[in-house]
This record gives sequence, C-alpha cells and structure tokens, in this order.
Amino acid sequence: MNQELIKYAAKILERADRVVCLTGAGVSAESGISTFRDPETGLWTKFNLEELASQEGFRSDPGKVWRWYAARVGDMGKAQPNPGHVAIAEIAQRTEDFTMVTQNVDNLHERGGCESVIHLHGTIGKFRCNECTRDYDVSDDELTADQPPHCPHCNGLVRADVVWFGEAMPRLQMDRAWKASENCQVMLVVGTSGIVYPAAYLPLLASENGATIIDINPDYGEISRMADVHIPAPSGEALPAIVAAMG
Ligand code: BJW
Ligand code: ZN
Repeated sequence: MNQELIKYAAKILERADRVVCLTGAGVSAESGISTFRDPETGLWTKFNLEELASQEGFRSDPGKVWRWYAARVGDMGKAQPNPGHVAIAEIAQRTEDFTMVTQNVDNLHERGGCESVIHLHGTIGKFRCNECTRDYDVSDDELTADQPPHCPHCNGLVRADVVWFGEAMPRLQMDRAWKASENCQVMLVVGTSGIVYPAAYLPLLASENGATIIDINPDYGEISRMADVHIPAPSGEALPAIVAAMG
C-alpha cells in the first residue's frame, strides 16, 4: 500500500467536518460476502443479476429468486464485520457530521459500530408482500422452502424487502443521502463499481458541489475515474491504515 496516499487521505478526512461515506459490496468482500460483478467472486458471473433482482425475474421464476435470497440470508447471517467496517465507524466517531450511506443489504456497518446507516437498496432478512407491500415475518421452514409463502392479506407472493432494478428507491433514504452528498466536504467511496444509479450519482453530486472524493477500491473503475484520490487496495487494509494515520 502506498503510505503517502494513506497519509494524504487521512489528512483530508481529519480536516473535514462534513463527511459522507458511500459503500458497495466490496466493503463486505473481506467478510466473505460475494460482490455482484467481480470476475472471481461476483454473483453476476454465476447468475444473471437482472433475472434475479427484478420484477420480471421474480414473476417468471419466483422459486429461483426466493432460493437465491434465502441462501444470501444464510451467508450474511454467518458473516462478521471486517476491519474496514470497524475503521469506518471510527472515522464516523471522529467526524462532527458523518453520514453513512450503503447500497449493501447486509447489516455489517451497524454491527461494525456505525450507529445510523442509510440503506439505499433495502435490508436482507426483512420480507414483504410483492403486491400489497405489507411486512411479513418469515419462519425458518418458509425460508428453506422451494417457493415463497403467500401473503395472508392478498395472497400475493412474499419477497425480500430490497430494491430491484426498475423499482423506485426508498424516498426518505434517498433524500437524506442526496442532501448529505450535496453538503459534504469529503465523500469516502468504498467498494462500489459505481455503475448502478441513482446511487452512482451521489459522488458526482458531491464533486460538483466542491467535495473531495476519495475512492477505495483495488480496481480502477467509474468512481476512480472521477475521484481526487484513488487508493488501489482492499478496504479491510486501507481503512484501518487511514485511521492509524489520522491524528
Ligand atoms: C473491493 C474489494 C475490497 C472488491 N475492498 N473494494 C441512469 C439513471 C438512473 C437509473 C438508471 C440509469 N441507467 C439505468 C438505470 C436503471 C438501474 C441501473 O442503474 N442500472 C444499471 C445496471 C445501469 N437502476 C435502477 O433500476 C434503480 N431504480 C431506479 O432507477 O428507479 C427509477 C424509478 C423511479 C420511479 C419509479 C420506478 C423506478 C434501482 C437499482 C437497484 C439495484 N439493486 C441491486 C440489488 C439489491 C438487492 C440485493 O442485494 O439483492 O443492488 S443490484 C446490485 O448492484 C445491488 C448493489 O447494491 C448494486 C451496486 O453494486 P456494487 O455494490 O457496486 O457491487 P459490484 O459487485 O458492482 O462492485 C463491487 C466493487 O467492489 C468492485 O468495484 C470491486 O473492485 C470492489 N471490491 N473487493 C474494496 N476488498
Ligand atoms: Zn399482500
């Protein structure tokens, strides 16, 4: 890891009062959770994501989508926060006004010590009716079944309470993330390919409003291209190093 870059990022964060952190699947990769698009471990290389995370996919094969989410609920339940999640919580504590925004449906930021997390794409482990949207408590037997249960109110199919392609973003969370991004001095972007919108607008919005963008990602991608600082390292290593370099 380039220590000069680490020190530079630490200085930028130290001097900022208003920081937004935007994370994607990469921040949880070192907790053993697959990303979506990485060639080795990406869920998209094994499955067609658009068929699993969309209304069309669910309608054409609800059992397949149900089983995919059930498997991920199991994987995420076993996962532990990694040093990257913990370091982000430490940066949050040292910052006057810190906003945590994640695209991830795991709860590893909360479990890693972040108190308030904006979830743009929902939360895994919560379920609702696909038709009337009422919450539904899934039993262990239902979770391991081949097909989703039916809603007792409207007989619609039950699904994970997440945001699929083509679905509207949760308005309150999106509004809060948008405002914080417009107003921040620094945006720390961690482990996202930056190809899914509208989440990918947030760094652009922050940058247009004068914020410094720090991107932590082993790969050079969409965000690295527009970032002021790109740290090409795994977040579980880069983030603790940044915290150690902060005064
Ligand atoms: C590491 C690492 C390590 C590896 N350390 N890093 C233009 C504008 C607006 C919208 C669109 C647009 N063009 C198209 C759209 C539509 C669509 C979209 O963006 N499509 C793109 C594919 C082009 N967007 C939508 O449909 C959104 N809704 C919407 O726009 O609504 C409009 C509307 C309005 C009114 C009414 C109706 C509709 C919704 C998007 C929902 C995305 N959902 C998913 C699934 C969530 C549930 C689940 O988990 O199953 O969200 S898809 C998937 O992608 C998931 C992720 O949150 C999201 C982003 O992926 P992420 O996190 O970036 O992961 P990867 O795998 O792509 O990248 C991992 C990165 O980590 C890599 O860069 C690695 O290098 C890195 N990494 N190890 C640090 N150790
Ligand atoms: Zn219903």
